[in-house]
Amino acid sequence: MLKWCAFCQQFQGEIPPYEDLGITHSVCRDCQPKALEFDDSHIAHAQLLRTFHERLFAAGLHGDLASAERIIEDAMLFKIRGVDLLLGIMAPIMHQVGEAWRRDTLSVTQERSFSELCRRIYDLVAAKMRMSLSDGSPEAERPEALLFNAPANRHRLGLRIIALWLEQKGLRARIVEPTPGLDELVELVSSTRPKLVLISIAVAEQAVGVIAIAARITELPAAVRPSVLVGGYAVKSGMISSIPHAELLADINLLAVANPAA
Ligand code: B12
Ligand SMILES: [Zn+2]
Repeated sequence: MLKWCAFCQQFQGEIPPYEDLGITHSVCRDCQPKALEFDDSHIAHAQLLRTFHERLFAAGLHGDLASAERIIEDAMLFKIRGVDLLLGIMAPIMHQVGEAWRRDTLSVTQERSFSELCRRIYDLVAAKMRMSLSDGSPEAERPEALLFNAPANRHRLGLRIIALWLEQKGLRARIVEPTPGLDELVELVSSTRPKLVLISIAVAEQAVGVIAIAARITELPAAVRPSVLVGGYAVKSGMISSIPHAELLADINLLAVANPAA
């Protein structure tokens, strides 16, 4: 399910059951003091989120970029943050698309049209967000987080959203693509010295390459050894439950980081 804070209206993350894309409201830590002020406007907010979801789905179905742009503008007028729109509305829509594709109720052309629309929405939201962030270049100098796709993983949107989420939290993030070979990757990690290495896996077989990466990173001297975090569809859906020397995260919102920018 998709959990939003009823007060600040920020997306709080996905909670099991992940296949249920219903919206549930909670109160985030910062808003706890206001918890007694709950009223009808918060129910209206849930309805509003559902409306955005439905409008965006319809726009994707018809490949209607102009409508999608209007929906983004509208969402921002309602103070829905760009990164929350991507994580809490657009990513779940892509999940729905994947399920429909699997059940054969969506054509390949429609799936492509959704993917293309999501890519454009991402670009739009990222451009807007980066205008308001002070140090949010995707090619960040001295990155604190390096992001890689698992070798052979061709799904590119997840990593991009994760990078934006980190930037929103004030962390300098850099996506490295295509994923370099093992030696080059380890060399890059030891020369860049990030605090975090994040890796995205979509399909369970892609874990093999990630196991090799984590094993090599753990051999680095402690001073240059980052934490390795692994996520993506194969983790979220429970197809992979452990990778030695790495932490699995079903949802980026489970990552606790200092949050100077939010
Ligand atoms: C679009 C798409 C494609 C496109 C990708 C285009 C592109 N350039 O990105 C193309 C056509 C290339 C493709 C190919 C394939 N795909 Co595909 N694809 C999708 C689809 C519909 C959407 C992907 C997407 O953008 N999702 C939105 C993003 C935001 O979600 P996400 O990647 O999961 O990321 C989120 C979280 O997982 C998390 N996250 C991601 N990475 C990380 C990392 C860390 C560290 C953390 C903490 C969190 C995290 O945060 C993100 C935000 O919430 C999904 C359905 C789905 N449920 O996602 C299927 C899906 C992932 N694909 C699937 C399959 C089977 C394939 C193919 C094998 C199909 C084939 N037979 O060729 C190939 C494999 C290609 C490869 N080698 O990787 C299956 C995977 C099922 C499985 N695991 O067994 C899915 C789930 C569809 C389905 N329901 O069956 N695909
Ligand atoms: Zn809140």
